[in-house]
Amino acid sequence: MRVIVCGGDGFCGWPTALHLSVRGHDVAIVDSLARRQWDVELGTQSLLPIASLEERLQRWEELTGRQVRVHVGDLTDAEWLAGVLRAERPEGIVHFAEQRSAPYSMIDRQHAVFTQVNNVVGTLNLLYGIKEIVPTAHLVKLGTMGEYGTPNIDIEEGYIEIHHKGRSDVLPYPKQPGSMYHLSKVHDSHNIHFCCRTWGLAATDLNQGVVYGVQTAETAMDPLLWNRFDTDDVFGTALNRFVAEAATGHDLTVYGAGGQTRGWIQIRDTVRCIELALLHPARPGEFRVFNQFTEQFSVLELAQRVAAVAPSLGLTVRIAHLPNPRVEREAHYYNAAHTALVGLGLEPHRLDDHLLRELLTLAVQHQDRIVPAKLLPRVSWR
Ligand code: NAD
Ligand code: USQ
Repeated sequence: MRVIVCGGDGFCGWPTALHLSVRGHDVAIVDSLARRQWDVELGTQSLLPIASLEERLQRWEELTGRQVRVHVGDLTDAEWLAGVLRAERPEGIVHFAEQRSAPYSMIDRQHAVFTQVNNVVGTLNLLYGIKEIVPTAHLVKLGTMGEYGTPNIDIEEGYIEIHHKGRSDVLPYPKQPGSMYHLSKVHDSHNIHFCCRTWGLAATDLNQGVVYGVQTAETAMDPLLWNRFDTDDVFGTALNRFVAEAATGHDLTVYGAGGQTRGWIQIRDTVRCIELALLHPARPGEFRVFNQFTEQFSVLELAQRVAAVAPSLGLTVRIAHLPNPRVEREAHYYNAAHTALVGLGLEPHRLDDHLLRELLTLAVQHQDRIVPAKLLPRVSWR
């Protein structure tokens, strides 16, 4: 399949591009490289050193003989994007290319506006480009579990049957997102749904849970292929942050009570989910929604898992309950459906002590790259 991976230089996109390439697909990466700039802006860096995109792709070709083409540019530039679609004529379009940090979107008005413009306009340009240039291409868009929030009923995969005053309908599941970033994903979902209904586009919205882990079989092949490992308070996600904190003797930063429960998925499963969605496309006019996570954990449970494994590497770990910088429920019901991808063949990797030890070892080896001042949360929702 001819596939473009928008956001293919990022944490999820880079391993996905390599996975699709090694599986025999014809892959091109589209990325503005903005994420590397946000590290500079925030004064932080990936725990694992990451090579330039050029070096990464050159090494990939040397090792595997497979070429991955690259287009460096911004999805918010519609004309440029149209040129990429005309040149590549993709059958599948994977769209990771967004500003994906909730704290970054909550820094101030400018960062909120930037996040929503970057994400919503980029996706709109892609939708118009698909309509005009490659109308039969299948869009695989990364949404997020946080679009649903934490309702006091089971979360379904995108839609819910509602009975109201003697009538019933299957309608989009209600959304209660928890940050300006998560809101941008809701806006995207509405826009994509509209374009499927109106123009007959085919799209899959993958409402992914929080991703943890770092390497896949492909990124681990060579240091020049290593994936990014974010640990700072803005782009680092909870489990990866706890690992980095444990490695540096920092208390684990549980926000509030820690009863915040989310869906979680390993990066190794993310890349497989994307291929499964591509191989089993949505029908023309269909806006399909899958919940892409494999297990549910509370934040406190994850901290406890890290604290339990750390002593086997000689690390002593304490769990701190910090005042929560976010506005979110710290104790709530959570039960989200996630059977569609398993139905397509996903065999989930579960969080286990072996992986935790592997992540802790990586973090200990590269601990000099962790910026201690960037571990405590600095962005407040209030
Ligand atoms: P990331 O920041 O590591 O990667 C995103 C990539 O997109 C970066 O390389 C960035 O340079 C590029 N990009 C951003 N805006 C762009 C634009 N306008 N034009 C071109 N390129 C642009 O993020 P990630 O963790 O790989 O997340 C990828 C996607 O998956 C995001 O859409 C995110 O919302 C979603 N997601 C991520 C997680 C997670 O835990 N990481 C969980 C659920 C959903
Ligand atoms: N949390 C802590 N301590 C930390 C960091 C986070 O307790 O040091 C808590 C947060 O308060 C939150 C939960 O852990 O309750 C998850 O936070 P996170 O930073 O790990 O993840 P989140 O902000 O939800 O965002 C991440 C990705 C985002 C993706 C989302 C999936 O950055 O791109 O969309 O996970 S989901 O949460 O399912 O919407």
